[in-house]
Amino acid sequence: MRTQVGIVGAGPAGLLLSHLLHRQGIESIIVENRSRDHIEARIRAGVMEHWVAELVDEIGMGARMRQEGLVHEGIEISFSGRRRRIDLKALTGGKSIVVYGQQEFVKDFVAARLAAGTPIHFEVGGVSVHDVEGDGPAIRFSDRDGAPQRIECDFIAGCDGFHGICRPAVPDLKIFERTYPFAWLGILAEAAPSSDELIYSSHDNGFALHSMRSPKLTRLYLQVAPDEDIARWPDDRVWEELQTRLTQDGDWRLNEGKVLQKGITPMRSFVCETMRHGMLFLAGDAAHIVPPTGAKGMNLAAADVLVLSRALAEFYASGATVALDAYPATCLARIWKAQRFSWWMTSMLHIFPDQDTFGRRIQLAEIDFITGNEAGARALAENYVGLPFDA
Ligand code: RFL
Ligand code: PHB
Repeated sequence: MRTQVGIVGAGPAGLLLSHLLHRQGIESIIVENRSRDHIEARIRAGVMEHWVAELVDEIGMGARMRQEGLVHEGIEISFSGRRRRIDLKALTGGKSIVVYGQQEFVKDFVAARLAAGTPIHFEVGGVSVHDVEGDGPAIRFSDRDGAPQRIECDFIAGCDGFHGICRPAVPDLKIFERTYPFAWLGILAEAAPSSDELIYSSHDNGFALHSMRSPKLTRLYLQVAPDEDIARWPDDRVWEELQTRLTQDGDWRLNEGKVLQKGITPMRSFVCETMRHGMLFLAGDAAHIVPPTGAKGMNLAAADVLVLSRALAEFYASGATVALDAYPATCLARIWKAQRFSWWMTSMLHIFPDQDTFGRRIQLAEIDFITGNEAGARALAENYVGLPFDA
């Protein structure tokens, strides 16, 4: 097989990249080691930054997102027995976020890529990348029937997530990393959201988050120990703890319902420098991980591939490599800003095992300060809805 850009991974990064390239007349082929059913059912991110939702509209993919996605103009921060609203729209000159499940985004883009004739090879095995230093890189894999295959291409986009094979193919990487002494236990429940907005709660028992997927589905998270055994969290205990951490004023109670999914996610900050080796470009979770408290992971993946698609378009239009050469630096500037915000939100809202009472009071004073003055709230809001694309 031969194509212009070989893409490893059909997550948000790989699918969006393929779509953006197609609109510039650039061909791609995607290889994905899981099944279509699996990637379309995987429950993950939920928050799309303002510019990402606008981009999805601009590239003709916004129909279902606009129908089923939920526009949020504010978020709430709960602490010390009260809640404060961050008015995203008022503080950012009219911007908001869209709550739309990552798996819905993936479904929309898989359908569009296949309809446009872009090959997506699902359930492939033994994927490896070759000759990335030269002009003729290749991706090798075995297809669903076990037959060996080879894609020859001009460029390879490593969009294969944190555990993929592309990052290890880049020599001499510098890794910057932090693991946190906690994880998130997340549930998806058949219950109407208990509030119109997301609620980030810093409680003495630990952090909790109220989010949603639709008017009938609630997504909820609890801070738990990093090595927590999920068997210790039967549904009753999860609900009881969510009620404790999220119910901070009087008669408000969380709606409960059937738990449809339950899982534990470790928390990590991770950046690799650089994001390119020869003709191999890393994008999305393959190059960086943020803790989910800032809701930035999927949005950063979208930012990387937008930069990459523009650089590739410039190359194919004129032969110029300026934007391709600048790709790591352009992306890393944004990545470090998102890392800072995600680390800060995580540090401000979670309980650390070694924290003393003084540390906790300082944390509560910080939340009070940030949410209680306009400059602080604006800094939070501007980062949350997504920094301007070129900032
Ligand atoms: P993905 O989504 O991991 O996709 C990578 C794809 O590559 C495939 N793959 C391979 N394919 C071929 N060969 C191989 N050797 C391969 N190895 C892997 C995988 O099967 C997969 O299909 O990475 P991508 O595209 O970079 O997208 C990144 C996002 O998925 C991720 O950042 C977000 O989900 C993070 N995240 C959130 N981000 C947000 O922007 N807003 C949120 O609200 C948010 N909440 C979250 C999150 C992540 C979570 N978890 C479970 C990690 C909440 C949670 C709980
Ligand atoms: C989600 O809805 O899954 C979600 C929302 C906000 C976050 C993280 C996850 O910060």
